[in-house]
Amino acid sequence: MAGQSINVCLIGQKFMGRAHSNAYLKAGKFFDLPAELVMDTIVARNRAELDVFAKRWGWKNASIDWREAIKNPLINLVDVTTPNNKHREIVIAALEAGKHVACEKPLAATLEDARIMRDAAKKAKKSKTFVWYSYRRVPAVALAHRLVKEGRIGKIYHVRAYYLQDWAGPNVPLVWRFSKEQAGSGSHGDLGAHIIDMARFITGEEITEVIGAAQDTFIKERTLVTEESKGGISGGATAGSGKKGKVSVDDHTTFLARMSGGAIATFEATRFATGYHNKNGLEIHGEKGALRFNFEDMPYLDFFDRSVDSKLAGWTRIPASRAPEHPYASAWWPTAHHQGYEHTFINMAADICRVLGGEQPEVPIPDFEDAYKTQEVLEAATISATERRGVKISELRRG
Ligand code: SOE
Repeated sequence: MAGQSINVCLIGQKFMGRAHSNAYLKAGKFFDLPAELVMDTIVARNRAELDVFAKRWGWKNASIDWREAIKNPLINLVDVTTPNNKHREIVIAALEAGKHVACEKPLAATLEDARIMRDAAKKAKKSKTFVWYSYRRVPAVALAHRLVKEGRIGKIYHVRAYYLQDWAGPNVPLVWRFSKEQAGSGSHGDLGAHIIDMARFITGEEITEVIGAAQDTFIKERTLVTEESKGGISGGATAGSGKKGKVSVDDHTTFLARMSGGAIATFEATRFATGYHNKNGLEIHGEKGALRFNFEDMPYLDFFDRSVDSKLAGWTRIPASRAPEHPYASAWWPTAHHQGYEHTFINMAADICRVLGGEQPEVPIPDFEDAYKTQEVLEAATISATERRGVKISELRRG
């Protein structure tokens, strides 16, 4: 598609609808791209809200019928940001219509749905697929990936991954993220998926076994909503008359795992880490060095180099914003004029455009095959917590 337009149909106009609209709007302004990303059609269910959204973000067309929208022969890329249980149906239809497909994380609400999506993508030879594990495009995370790849850490002994939020207090109504039917899981698929992908991405290893896991729901029921959140995690959601409904997902999931290179890994995902609002982090300890990242300190990657003279040894705090050494820095501002959350999505839109234009992304983008591996780990941890046993990933292998 080099030199042509990539006409995008975005499905969903809430939190990720905003983040992705902003990404398509800005990518071509900051990156020299092989093709033009055209904000062609926005799809959502509420006509009134949709027209306001389309005008605000500059979408050329607005539709409340995703089936119609993805049939449009002019659409090249369909991007799905609906609740997780809607991913499969829309993605399959888009692949069958010959479109390239991007999908928010996690790939699906269930492993079965994810498997169907993975297999459909394999068959759709002309379609490329992408999953928005956007934290890979935090410059510090992308740099960590490169340092491990260069062998700066050596054999990895420990991985410590955590995604700590604290928004799910007792006053938050029963938004879709608390529904197993809509989300598939709670903190596990929402936050745990990110750290599983990040651990796989940075180490270059796979998780081979979940040794043990625990999942709890701290608040068992919540007030029914009269309106879902406007565009934040739960912000703007309005509670009803006081009638309550059951929470059917985990509020935290914590598990212990073995990685393919022999490392032991811990994963902690929670919406109840009071005091941490979006602390998404990873620490890796190896024979030659160590890495430490925490999204609440987004600009920095901490690096410990064991080869340094012991009297000088200590953690180095790297501001990962120096061009051209650091990922994405050349597209943005001078050193230490740091990027933010929204830049990870703009970096991702730029990389999707690069791939569709026949170029290489700054760092690898997970396709459905890759994202399916994260989905297997999600499933293995849930089985491990439910049945209180170790679960080898190979146990889940089918096809
Ligand atoms: C809510 O937990 C959420 O919006 C996640 O769904 C996103 O993936 C993460 O980037 C921010 O928090």
